[in-house]
Amino acid sequence: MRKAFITGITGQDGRHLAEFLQTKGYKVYGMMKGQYNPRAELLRDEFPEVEVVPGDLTDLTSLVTALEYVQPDEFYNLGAISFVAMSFNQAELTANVTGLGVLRALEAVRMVGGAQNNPIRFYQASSSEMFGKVRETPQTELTPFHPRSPYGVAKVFGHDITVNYRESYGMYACSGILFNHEGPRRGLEFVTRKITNTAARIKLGIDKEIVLGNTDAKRDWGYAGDYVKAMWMMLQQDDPDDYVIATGETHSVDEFLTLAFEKVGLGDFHQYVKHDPKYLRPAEVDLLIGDPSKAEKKLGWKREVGFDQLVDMMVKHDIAYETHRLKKI
Ligand code: F7E
Repeated sequence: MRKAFITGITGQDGRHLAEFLQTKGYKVYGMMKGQYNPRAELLRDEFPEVEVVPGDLTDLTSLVTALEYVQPDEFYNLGAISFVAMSFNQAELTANVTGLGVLRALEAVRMVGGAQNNPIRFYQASSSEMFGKVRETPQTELTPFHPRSPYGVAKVFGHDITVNYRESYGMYACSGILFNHEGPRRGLEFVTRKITNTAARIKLGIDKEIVLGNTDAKRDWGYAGDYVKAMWMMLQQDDPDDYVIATGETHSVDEFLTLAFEKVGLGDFHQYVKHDPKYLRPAEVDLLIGDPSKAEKKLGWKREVGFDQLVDMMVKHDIAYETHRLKKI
């Protein structure tokens, strides 16, 4: 049985990836930090077959111990401080976990190695936030980086050190440059889920308004379930490489709002939206749009869920989710 080790197992992508790898017959191990992690119980309920392994991206010894125990075929490094807004307030923590954490993970792989003819294959979750103030449109694997947040800067380090370890030590290490990817499992702090969840709550009479920051920002939004397949595909190739994973379409936060409020049956969103400068970022990423043609050609990857379908899926989920919560009160 093939074994996969995932950091960030309780996040959106960790859960999608665990689900996908289990359908492929993998035994999945998820690293979890802390003495009491409230997400542990939720993970156990959702994925009873995932084995939880203690460890922390800020503690190299714990990573080595975890890898020695698991002896994985594949290592997916999805763990990070992933909320861009928070990275401005906790820049040092972000650098340590999201940036240096990748170096520690690679060092642990280098030390433990895996069987001689079956080295551990490493996937690094890189991000379109590395492009930041974009130098060209659409963005490809060759577009220079210009990050606009401590999160973006830390991800650039993670990407570069992954490439460096591949080139220096011949490690099988891939960097997946994933553009925004969403879905019902997205955390409520991210703008898409904040919109679909609050639209559902307004529809059900729980909330009256939604308070947002910059709604002119444009993102290339795909479905997380499609994107985790690309992670796995990268690790099945003969040679390790880096790939942009995106839809090739861009939409503004305003467009997302329009569609979500229409779908929930509230009509024009403007009457429900307020703006608060506390949601503005010290530096913003105005426009992202990725070119996934390398992944399409070399991996045979293609996104299945389009923008309209994504909003639809999230709105339907949040109506059901909030209705269920109301019934429990
Ligand atoms: O913001 C604007 C905000 O926080 C999207 C992470 O997964 O994708 C994600 O990063 C846009 C920004 O995601 C609110 O200013 C307006 O322009 O949903 P977000 P993100 O920053 O694009 C990348 C690829 C990652 O790697 C990250 O880990 O929406 N916006 N008003 C708002 N954003 C939030 N969160 N909340 C607002 O009220």
